[in-house]
Amino acid sequence: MKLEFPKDFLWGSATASYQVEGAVHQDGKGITSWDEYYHMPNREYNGDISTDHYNRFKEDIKLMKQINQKTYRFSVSWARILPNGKGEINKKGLQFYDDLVEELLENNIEPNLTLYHWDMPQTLMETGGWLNRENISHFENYAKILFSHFRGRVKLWSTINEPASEVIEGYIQGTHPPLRKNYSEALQVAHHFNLAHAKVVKLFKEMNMEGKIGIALNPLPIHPASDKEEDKVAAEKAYAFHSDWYIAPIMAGKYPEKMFKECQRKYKSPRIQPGDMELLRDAKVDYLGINYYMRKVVAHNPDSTGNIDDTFKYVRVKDGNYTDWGWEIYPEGLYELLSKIQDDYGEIDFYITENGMGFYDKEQENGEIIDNDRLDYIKQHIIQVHRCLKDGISVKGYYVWSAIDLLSWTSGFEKRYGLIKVDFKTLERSIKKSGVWYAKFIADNFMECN
Ligand code: GCO
Repeated sequence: MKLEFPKDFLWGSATASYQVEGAVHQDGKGITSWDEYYHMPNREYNGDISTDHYNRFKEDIKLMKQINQKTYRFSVSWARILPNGKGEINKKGLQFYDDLVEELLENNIEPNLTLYHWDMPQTLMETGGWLNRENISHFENYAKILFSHFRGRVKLWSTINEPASEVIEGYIQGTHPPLRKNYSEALQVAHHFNLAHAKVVKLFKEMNMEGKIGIALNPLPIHPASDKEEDKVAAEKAYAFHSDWYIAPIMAGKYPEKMFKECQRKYKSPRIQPGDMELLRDAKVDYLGINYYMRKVVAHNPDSTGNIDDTFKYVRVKDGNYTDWGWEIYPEGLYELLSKIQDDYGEIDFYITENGMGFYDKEQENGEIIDNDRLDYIKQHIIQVHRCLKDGISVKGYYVWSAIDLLSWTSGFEKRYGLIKVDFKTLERSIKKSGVWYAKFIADNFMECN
């Protein structure tokens, strides 16, 4: 069967500032929450150099061009623009993104700019980070600088990348900065992310910006481990916790009711001020960005302490296809997720802002990477994108995570994602087999499959 895609479909790949740029002290950049985190005692790696994309972006864009990419999603490091998160603009930092955008436009690659992908200026982190409501206005200011500067040149914007990851890993599990384990704080931070997002969406419209603005969420499709009622309830709770808690405020300006009541009872959080929910309701996004990697299967947890995320437990599926990091490869989940969101909230344009898989890439003797597993992963997910299109779900673009090998936040440089290989000793780049395949696929804009 021949699967054809719309002519204007945007095929691309993505990265995030801290994971690729390196150059952490170059040209006046301020310290961020992740610089701070990686320079705590006993950390084995850090992003000080990473792929050195900051100094090698031209070479990287050349390779993206060879892959025939129509678009590239990257994030701006707030602390390069405003080293303390507020105050004077650092011209050299802004110039870097200006050069990057110009290079992309010259190569006919559509820039897709994310304002915030987790690297919080440390000065603001020290005043409470996202827990401090006042910091929202600094984010608005920062957004305004970028909107004015890139008006007419950047047409695809997203506000925040995966708020759920920062909330859960940064404030519940304590594995990402600021290493907190406090449910009440976590829920408040999630609310502040929504307010920050909404204010910036409003600003985008007030400034009459050309183009589209959205957010990149990472909802998970969740299946119950059995037909038992208690497992079904567990799956509903897990979906509210991981997914709908972040989708509902963006799509409908509300929080999922049951979880909201439970959180008020247990944690007296989030605290909502008059006008907040109106603001969320009024901030209509032009699209929803989805970062999709895996599904989760859950069962009722009989040993629950009663916290919102341990009334359910994760179950490994027999015969499931898992990576070395325990992520289940489940392409159908992408279709299930998008159709569920559309059923729940109505039609919206989707962009798959991230999709890809981390593997240990094994080099051939000549250094080549024959990454059939990644190639197959991407192919299977693109087939699901086609299934969405066929069923009337409007998907406008797809970004492989990642454009190039980079630093995995808590798995280091061993877990590889790139279409482009980086030799981290020499920083030499080369296109992997998956990249060669993607280039041909983009040029054809169709796929033959059985
Ligand atoms: C990792 C993660 C990341 C994320 C991305 C989220 O291993 O570090 O998979 O690379 O996918 O940063 O937006």
